[in-house]
Amino acid sequence: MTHVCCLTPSRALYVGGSALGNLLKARLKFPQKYPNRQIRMATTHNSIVTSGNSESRGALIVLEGLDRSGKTSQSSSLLKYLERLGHSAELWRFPDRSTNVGQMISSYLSNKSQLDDHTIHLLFSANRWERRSLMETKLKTGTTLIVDRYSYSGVAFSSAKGLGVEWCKAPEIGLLAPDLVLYLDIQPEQAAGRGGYGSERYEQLEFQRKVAQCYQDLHDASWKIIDACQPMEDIEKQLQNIVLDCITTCQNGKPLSNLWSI
Ligand code: NYM
Ligand code: MG
Repeated sequence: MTHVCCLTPSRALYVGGSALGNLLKARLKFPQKYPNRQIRMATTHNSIVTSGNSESRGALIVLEGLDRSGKTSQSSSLLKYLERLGHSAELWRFPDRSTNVGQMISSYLSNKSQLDDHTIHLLFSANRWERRSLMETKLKTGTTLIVDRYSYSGVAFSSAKGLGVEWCKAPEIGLLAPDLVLYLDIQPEQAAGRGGYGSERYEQLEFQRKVAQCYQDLHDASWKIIDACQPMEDIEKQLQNIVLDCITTCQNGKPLSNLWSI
């Protein structure tokens, strides 16, 4: 069962479960009784997901960037690296085209079907929601997830079409917040020069320029901006160091939290 501890101005404190819920309530009331245990109070927009406190877990690591920025290659070499070190890790990607929702998305992206902009936005989000609970289970059982695109793609690509940013963020609220977002930074013109453009919807220079602008407005403290025009091996090394740090922090018991902000 998921236990959600959520404090926002508009929502009352809710702690799920009975025994654990009571324990958490007691700790919130008498924090001095448990000086070593951390309960992080959520600020305005986020909530902490807990299954007890300070439990070791896997890290949720997201790669973001324009089409052809190198996310897919870097995600797979990161996975191989972590596996070589003996970490439990998996590579996920969104959209996940293997589900029914994913197939609708895939058909839209390959121009085989037309959908209203709001509708496709919600399908992308639904495609993440259908994996949320498995994601939480994997993380809590110690598996690190390397995720090729996540909610930031959802918001950047839809808001680049002109949909409001807040509207775009709304269906993402309550999905798990990444511990780290690795943004592979490339100029749209350089990405276009890498070739391969044109087979799917959105793969046009003019549109990618707008997406780049939208991504810029989204970044927060969980982001690391990586210059995606460096030699591949240099990017790999940088990512490896940042990711190992993040995995250690999560192993030490950083609480899981929900989007939107962390
Ligand atoms: N995309 C991806 C969105 O528009 N919204 C989303 O939520 C996600 C996850 O799908 N051009 C877009 C970005 C890409 C396209 O992704 C397919 P990929 O990584 O090329 O398979
Ligand atoms: Mg693509």
